[in-house]
Amino acid sequence: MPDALTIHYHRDFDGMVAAAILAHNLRARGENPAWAGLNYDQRADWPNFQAGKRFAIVDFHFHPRAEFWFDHHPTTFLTPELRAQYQPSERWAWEEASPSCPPIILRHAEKHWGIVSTPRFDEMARWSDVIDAARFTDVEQALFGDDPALRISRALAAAPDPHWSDTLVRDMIDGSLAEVASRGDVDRAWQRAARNRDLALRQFPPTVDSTAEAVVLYDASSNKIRRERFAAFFHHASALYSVGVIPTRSGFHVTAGQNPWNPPDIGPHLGEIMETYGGGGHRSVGGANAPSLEDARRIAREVATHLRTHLAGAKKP
Ligand SMILES: [Mn+2]
Repeated sequence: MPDALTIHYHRDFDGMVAAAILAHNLRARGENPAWAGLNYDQRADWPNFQAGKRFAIVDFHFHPRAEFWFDHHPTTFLTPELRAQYQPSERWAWEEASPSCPPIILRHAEKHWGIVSTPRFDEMARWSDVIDAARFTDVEQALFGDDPALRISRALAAAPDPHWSDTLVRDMIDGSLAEVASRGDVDRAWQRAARNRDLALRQFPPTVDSTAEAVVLYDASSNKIRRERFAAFFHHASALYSVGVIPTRSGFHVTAGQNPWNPPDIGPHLGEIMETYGGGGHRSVGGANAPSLEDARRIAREVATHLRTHLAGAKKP
């Protein structure tokens, strides 16, 4: 009997769903998999990750020793050498265009393993796309949405311990999102997360420096301020962009994003702007780390000015 395989998954909603679906499918193939969440700290000694053990990875960086690997992140390959080792196969798939990871596994399982999806997994995959690609119908759904998937996703922000998500994966393998969301511990975590959200929304307005040309420039660098991703567009629904400074564990981060519910016609590529500061991202969202608060504030001001100049120019006849 070979050792049990462990599925390592990114600890967010689509990562948990991806782990549950892969676990379900591997059971159908005669495996008895375990699972465990991953975080970005575990990239530190990536070549030796889980040396000598059998493992799969979903919704996280490519590893050449992964027996099964599925991901959608454009930044999945940590080095060009790792990129060169990837070939699509019966055990690996990378689809950058997929809004989330679970649909990749569902398609792959049908094509390569003859395992047809179920309405339950289809529903989880649909919500994974909404949550991971921020395809919420409006800012109210993003912040206050009450569907089971949205409750589970928000509850994760107030997880009682790092292994808690493993118990959610366990219940997603055979249960529905509604069943998972109705667990007492999920409800309690959701209550804590909802209180944090409300506090973050109250704390946001005083952090705003300026809102000229529909660009919200804010400084949330104080670690006393709670962060809620769409607070800028909740308070400034007609804004086209937000640019802000937030703290990280080791310094500061400048984040810039288009308003998903009021996007500019065609704006500058935020990822490319952030690349000039050593960061990156997509057209609609980008970020860069800064060594000092002073640098972060300067970068945020420069990015906001860049966007405002572009928008002011686009308005002229
Ligand atoms: Mn993910």
